[in-house]
Amino acid sequence: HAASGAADKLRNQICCNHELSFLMEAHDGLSGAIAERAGFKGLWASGLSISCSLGYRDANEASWTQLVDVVERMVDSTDLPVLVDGDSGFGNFNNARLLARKLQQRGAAGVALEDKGFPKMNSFVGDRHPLADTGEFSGRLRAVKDAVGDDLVLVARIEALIAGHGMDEALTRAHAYAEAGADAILIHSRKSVADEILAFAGAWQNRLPVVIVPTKYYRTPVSAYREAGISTVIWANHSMRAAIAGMRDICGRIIAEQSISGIEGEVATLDEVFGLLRYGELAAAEERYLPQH
Ligand code: SPV
Ligand code: MG
Repeated sequence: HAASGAADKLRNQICCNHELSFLMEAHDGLSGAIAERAGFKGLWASGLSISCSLGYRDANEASWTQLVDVVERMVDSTDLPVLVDGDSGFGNFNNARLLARKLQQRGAAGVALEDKGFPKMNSFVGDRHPLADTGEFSGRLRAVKDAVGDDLVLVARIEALIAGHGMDEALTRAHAYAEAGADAILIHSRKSVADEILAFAGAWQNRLPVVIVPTKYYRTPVSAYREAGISTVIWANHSMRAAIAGMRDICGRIIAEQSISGIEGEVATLDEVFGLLRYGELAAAEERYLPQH
């Protein structure tokens, strides 16, 4: 059915093909549709970006039901597989498997769970990132696998480098999470260079595919990731940040100029809006289904 079809598509990108894959951040149906039009083959439902678009902080202020609702809009407005940022699973093993089941029911392709507690805090904010116990987090992963099986790709995210615990701890956790049934490892770093990510990849030897989020080490060319055998790069928040820059500039212009005449050429046309949301399909359906006079 549709849901496991999505998981198969994502698994093919992350786990099976030997090309470097890219997932583009989306935070609603519109940003998902724009990423699809640009040519991306998969979406990252970013916790940071979804929180931000709802006016929340990325500290589990948005509820899991709000997350699931946003994901549903992304699934409905594109044909792309969606890897959902499930944060730390909104609690213990039971909350994590409930979230996974609901995401699968709404058509998500995968979920990434990070080895922190609830509430989590965004990895780039502050220095308090207490890690979950390795055994307890492995139980969260096993519970998710038992609940959804292969109908959802399970990405285990390691925060050991973010929390300053070093490479040995990161590798120990990677082995434990592979043992617990994860399909891929997301290794995260907040350094401005990719050295610890590349060191991890070198030591890990692709026991499971490696997913990375180069938000802070953005200068590294993707050729370095290809050479390191990394599976997937997530461009994690750039549509959201582009939206902030665009909205900030346009609001500034309109309030200063008390006019929209100068900015008409700088915003998306209404035709583009209608095209993105397939108003043409609705017009054609009206022909078919409404009584014709
Ligand atoms: C997100 O996009 O919400 C992520 C990536 O989890 S990060 O913000 O780098 O933690
Ligand atoms: Mg996140």
